[in-house]
Amino acid sequence: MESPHLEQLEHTFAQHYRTLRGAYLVRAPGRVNLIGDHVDYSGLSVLPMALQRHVAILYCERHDSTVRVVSTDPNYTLRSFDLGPSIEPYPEGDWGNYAKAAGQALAQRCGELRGFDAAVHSDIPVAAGLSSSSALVVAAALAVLHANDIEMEKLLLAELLTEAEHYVGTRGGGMDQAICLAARRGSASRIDFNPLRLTAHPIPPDWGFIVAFSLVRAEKSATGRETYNLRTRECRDALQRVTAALQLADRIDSYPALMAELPPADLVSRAEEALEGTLLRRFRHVVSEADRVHRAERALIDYDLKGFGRLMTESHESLRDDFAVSCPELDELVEITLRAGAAGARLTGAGLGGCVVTLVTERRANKVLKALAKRFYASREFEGRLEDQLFLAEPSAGASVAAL
Ligand code: NG1
Repeated sequence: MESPHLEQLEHTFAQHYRTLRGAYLVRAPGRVNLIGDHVDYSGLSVLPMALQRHVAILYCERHDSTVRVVSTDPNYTLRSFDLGPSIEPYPEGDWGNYAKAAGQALAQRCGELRGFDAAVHSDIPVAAGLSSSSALVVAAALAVLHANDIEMEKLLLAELLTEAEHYVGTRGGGMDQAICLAARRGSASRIDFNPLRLTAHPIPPDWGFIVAFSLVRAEKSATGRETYNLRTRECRDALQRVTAALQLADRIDSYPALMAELPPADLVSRAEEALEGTLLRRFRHVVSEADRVHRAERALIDYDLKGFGRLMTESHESLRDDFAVSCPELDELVEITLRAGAAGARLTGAGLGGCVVTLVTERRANKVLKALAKRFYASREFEGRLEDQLFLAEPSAGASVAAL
């Protein structure tokens, strides 16, 4: 962590609590998903990597069950609650609910727990599709576990926290918690679900992934959440109708099982007989995106930059046209990067705002960064520095806890 951040954390901690003796620092990274969006909650594989940006929690354990959290960002003021198996949530959208989500799930699993006093700092842009919320849940969970000397296997914890995060109201999949906890430095990971597994693949040395924020916040606590939850229901409905039409409903109740039955193109053409309109488009996205993830993984292993890039752009088109989760700013970012010579680009995460991820060769990175700065950001107002909206992603390691 850059030392100014640590100084801010220490300062905020000192302002609110006692001395820092016995303090620990938890760091949980954000992530950028390279390909495979809106498929994890259907049990299908995804291919994200962790970022160099983190939620950091500086904490000292307490002798009772109280948790107090305060942020270095003055917009997120002090929250205090007791750990237990049934914690009353704050009003919808309150930042304290992410810590409560972790605390309740761990209390349900582990019984009585000691709490802690904590200062939180994040340099992951909020509501940008880079998983700042899951990073906060993971960081809070690691603080609880560490404060209580409890060891838990990473993938088990990731599964527990996927359920736990439903506490805030989004019926999300398990990609974010898994990559945040188990990412490997220098690699992207294919994540499979049921059971959860990660397979790391090194990012070729001359590949670069640029992350560009659309400046449109993809708020998960507002309409974004409704759209997200609606998409999860649409995907389920589409699956049920297709399996019923194919007379497979008695033995197939998941997308992975259905995809093991028929090749993607055949599935889509069979679905055209069973579905129409919105549900057909949603189904086509899910099945084609799942197929793209596997082809992209192959391209990554083969160092096939053009192939990987093409799949990213196809993924964007599918998320835009079939899944309806893009917006004009995301489309504009994709277009600018492709015109500047990027190998491929797509919205990343839940969409409806948030970020675009772009694949470039190392040689081309500067040209694409400059084109984005000039054609997108120069004419727009935003808070903070350009480097916070537009940066080259560094494939980073998963979350950690260390003594201060
Ligand atoms: P973001 O974009 O970080 O809110 C969400 C879900 C993921 C996944 C993606 C879309 C949560 C915590 N995360 O991520 O599981 O479904 O959207 O691929 O709900």
